[in-house]
Amino acid sequence: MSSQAELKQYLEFAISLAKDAGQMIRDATQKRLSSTSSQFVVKYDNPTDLVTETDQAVEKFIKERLSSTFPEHKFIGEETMAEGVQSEFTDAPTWIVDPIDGTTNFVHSHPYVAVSIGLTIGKEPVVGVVYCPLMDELYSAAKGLGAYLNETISLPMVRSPLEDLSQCLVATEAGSDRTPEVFDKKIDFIRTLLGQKQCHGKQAHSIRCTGSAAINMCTIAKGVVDVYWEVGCWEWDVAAAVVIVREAGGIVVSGDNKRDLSPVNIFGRKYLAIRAAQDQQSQIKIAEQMWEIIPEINAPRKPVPGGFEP
Ligand code: LIP
Repeated sequence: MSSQAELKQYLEFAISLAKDAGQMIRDATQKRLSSTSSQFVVKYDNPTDLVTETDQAVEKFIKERLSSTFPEHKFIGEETMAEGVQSEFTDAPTWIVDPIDGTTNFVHSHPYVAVSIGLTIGKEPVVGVVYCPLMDELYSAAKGLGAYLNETISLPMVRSPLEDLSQCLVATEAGSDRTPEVFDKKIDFIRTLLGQKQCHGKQAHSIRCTGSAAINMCTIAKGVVDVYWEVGCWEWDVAAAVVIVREAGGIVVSGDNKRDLSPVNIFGRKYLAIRAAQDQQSQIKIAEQMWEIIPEINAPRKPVPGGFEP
């Protein structure tokens, strides 16, 4: 296992890399704002799952910097996987990267975009950096070293008690799978989550959708959102933020509809995160209330020899 000094070194590297990648995203946004073209969207396999030239350029930049600095480390990235490159997930240090989480926001010049850089060692997420360059908010954490906003503000910022799902602000997303068998269940879930108690709803305070799993989870780490649930996003969306939420006192478990309090499998495509609370029992109570209404949704991945495929 890595020492805290090693984790700190990886964390500092990831922070500096995220800042440089963030500058690329800011430059591309400036260019975008002075252009009337939308041709920089490069893939329309699924019209609700966008990829831009900037996603590809930022990932290439991050991957090259990582491989020249840590040649023995492994790399899993959203765009590398999209190109069909398979990576086996092993105990070796593995950087898991989303160059732009919130690509749909980026395409619309909406500021909720983030570069997400996570590191696993022994398959456990141990370092996470989520940088939102258009808002200049940098969330960072390493196992045992705490979670911070902009490197100085200790997280969570909000420490009020967590009482009941009816008192909660819940982050969730439409996601890119709009097939009726998936989408209808998500809509039904939102109806039950927000609906009045006399209509068998949980009557939660409201929902929020930032368009980025990483940013949603950072709002959990901050404490300004109580619960995050999403099915269908990927390990690169959450690998960094899992560390940030945990170091901020939150929990991240499976977002499947079965009760399971074991640490989340980041490759499972189903995520439930609860913010820091007065005690773990209060977090478990909210998770139980969520499991009562979370639908069973299939979010498969195709296994391939020696690796996996999104
Ligand atoms: C996005 C996720 C978001 C999800 C979107 C998409 P991308 O990642 O962070 O939570 O709802 O469908 O997957 O594609 O912007 O990196």
